[in-house]
Amino acid sequence: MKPDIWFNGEFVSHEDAQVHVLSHVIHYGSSVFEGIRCYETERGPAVFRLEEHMQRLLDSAKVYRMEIPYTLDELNTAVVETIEHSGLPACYIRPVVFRGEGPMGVNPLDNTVDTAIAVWEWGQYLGEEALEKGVDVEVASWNRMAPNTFPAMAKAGGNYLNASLVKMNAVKNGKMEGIMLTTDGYVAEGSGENLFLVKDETLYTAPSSSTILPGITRDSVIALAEARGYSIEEKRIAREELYLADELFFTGTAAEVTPIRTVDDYEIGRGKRGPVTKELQDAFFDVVQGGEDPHDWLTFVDVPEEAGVTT
Ligand code: PPE
Repeated sequence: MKPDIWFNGEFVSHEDAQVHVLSHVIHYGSSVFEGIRCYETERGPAVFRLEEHMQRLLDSAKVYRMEIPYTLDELNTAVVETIEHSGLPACYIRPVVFRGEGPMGVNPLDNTVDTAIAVWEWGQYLGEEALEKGVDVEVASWNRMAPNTFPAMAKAGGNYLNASLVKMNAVKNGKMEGIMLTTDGYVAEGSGENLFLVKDETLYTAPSSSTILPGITRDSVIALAEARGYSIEEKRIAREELYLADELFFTGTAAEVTPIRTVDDYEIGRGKRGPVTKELQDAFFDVVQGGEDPHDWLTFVDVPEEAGVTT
């Protein structure tokens, strides 16, 4: 049985969480969403950076002039309740806000704004051995959107048409992921991950002006690296810097901290997970699995015994 879905303030069964085919979102991609992970710890399920994710959801909605009828606190509570209700010890959480029923046509202003929160179990995003062995990736032939075309900082459903072109090509080419460049040719990010480069013990990552999604895992890894004495520079990165890096890794909620072992068949460093990547990966997993949490990144969830699904 799949867990119930929180839908506009109520729990409905997985099967009953439906939308109409004439919903605005189906035709025009008008949704904003989040991806959050909840980890199993000795103190119960713990959500990683809940508040920051839900604030980004509100920010994405603001850009698209969607009025969500819930406050940040109400949304945070709804996420926690959805996890409690599911009874899952660990899960991926997908809050989504979309333009629903109303008039047809591009103008969304008179369509409903619907909110749903789903949870499911999600293993390693980039393959079973990815975290340890690293992944083989390519530079995508599709660019990330140009500034002033789509707002890159909004995590909007429509953006992922571009992302899925990148991902499909990568898969067809036998790679795990594609790295997108900006329209002026600098490194941006993966189809669903930010990217870090290590060169001579310094970390580099693309700035928000390189049309990236400002990732919450990216922000977390920056904090963890700073705490370990690394210097981190947000700077424009040229394509060939990828090939010449000592280490490369992706960050993202789904991807967590995933090493990259080749790009366009160039071996990165020694073609396996490097020491800096390993150190930051360990630091990340230590926090999310309930170790020391100096930044207060975890929200603990109580799972009542009667949790489960409605019948
Ligand atoms: N860039 C993009 C384009 C992106 O989609 C994500 C998350 C990130 C960067 C990393 O952001 P953050 O999760 O805040 O560290 N991608 C989500 C969706 C993946 C999917 O296939 O769906 C995710 O990781 O949840």
